[in-house]
Amino acid sequence: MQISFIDERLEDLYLKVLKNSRLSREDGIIIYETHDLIGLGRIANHVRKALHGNRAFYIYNEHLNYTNICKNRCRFCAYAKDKGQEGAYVFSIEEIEKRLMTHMDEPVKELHIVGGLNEDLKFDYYIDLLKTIRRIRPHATIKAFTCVEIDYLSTLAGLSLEETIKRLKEAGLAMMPGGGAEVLNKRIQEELFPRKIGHERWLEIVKAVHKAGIKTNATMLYGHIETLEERVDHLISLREVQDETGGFSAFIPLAFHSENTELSHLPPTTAVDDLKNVAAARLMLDNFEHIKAYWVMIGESLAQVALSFGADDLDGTIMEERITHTAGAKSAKGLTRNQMEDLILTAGFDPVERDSFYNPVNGLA
Ligand code: V47
Ligand code: SF4
Repeated sequence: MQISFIDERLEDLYLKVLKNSRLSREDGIIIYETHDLIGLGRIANHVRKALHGNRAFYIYNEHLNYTNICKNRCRFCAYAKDKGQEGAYVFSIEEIEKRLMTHMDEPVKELHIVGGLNEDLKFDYYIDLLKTIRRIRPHATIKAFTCVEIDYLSTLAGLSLEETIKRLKEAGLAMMPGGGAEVLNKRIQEELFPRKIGHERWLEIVKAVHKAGIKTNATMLYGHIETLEERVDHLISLREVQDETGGFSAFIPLAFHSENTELSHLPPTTAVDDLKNVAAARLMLDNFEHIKAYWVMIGESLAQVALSFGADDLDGTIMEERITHTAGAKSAKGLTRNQMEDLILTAGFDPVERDSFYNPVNGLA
């Protein structure tokens, strides 16, 4: 397909993509620098269409955040609280059971479970949490805990990384979400999340998880203090892990929301930057099958547009999102299956309801 570009640097980049050549760090920087957004979108859409045709995925899922008490207190996080602070909470296993039982009529295919590092909880709590959810929802996939939680649990249990992962897997852990990496960079870690695990430990854990046969997602939190180069280096680090393990399922760019955080002076991300991050992910992560446009963070309307900029998945129904809404997200807290399908259809794509592993459900596709 012939494309004429306003930014002629995109011509070389497109030729590389047509030849299936891997894009370099310099190419990544051009992707972020260019003002030829439409040209960039067309290249990313070419790759997206080659992989997924006209299909756009979504999942019937539910988020469950078991506690917001967290000892790390990252500077970008509005969600975390100290013990005893107003709004701090922890759900007991009984409360979680009660919550899940209120809507057993909903065909939830995945439970997405993450929480803060709460020093009052013992390792048994996490095992009970997984076992309880597996008992109540035996047909749903449990996608739980970030590498940050895995690191914490290994210390809490006094077990090796491998043994910790094994015990969690036996209790029902089937997949892991992509949070916690933020930007894989020492400068940013020291400035924004000094108490949380850094670059090297995150990579070590994600590789161990993949080696144990558990797929994970990957994310990048953008729109705070990171440079364009640091974004590209983050994507390249993930691409290298994927070459080694093949354990990543989807990549999700996460747009920073600053309300109620120590960085509340920072403006929201722009639509242009949100779309560039989706396109950059699709083009740089040539070994990732799926790129998600997370509607919670970029809004429902822009998530629709992102489907033409490299994304093939809108994530899910969610039911009750807490993390980004505490930081000022204006999107809905959850969507219905019909709303998800309408978003996809009116963007010109064919909706495919999927399970956690991208198998179509309901016989579609
Ligand atoms: O780890 C925290 C980020 C993540 C803010 O894997 C913030 O399918 C924006 O990882 N503004 C949690 N982001 C969300 C996450 C996720 C979401 C959807 C799907 C998947 C998946 C994973 O949210 C955290 C952190 O990186 N975060 N605070 C904030 N103020
Ligand atoms: Fe805790 Fe995660 Fe928030 Fe950091 S981002 S303070 S680790 S809940």
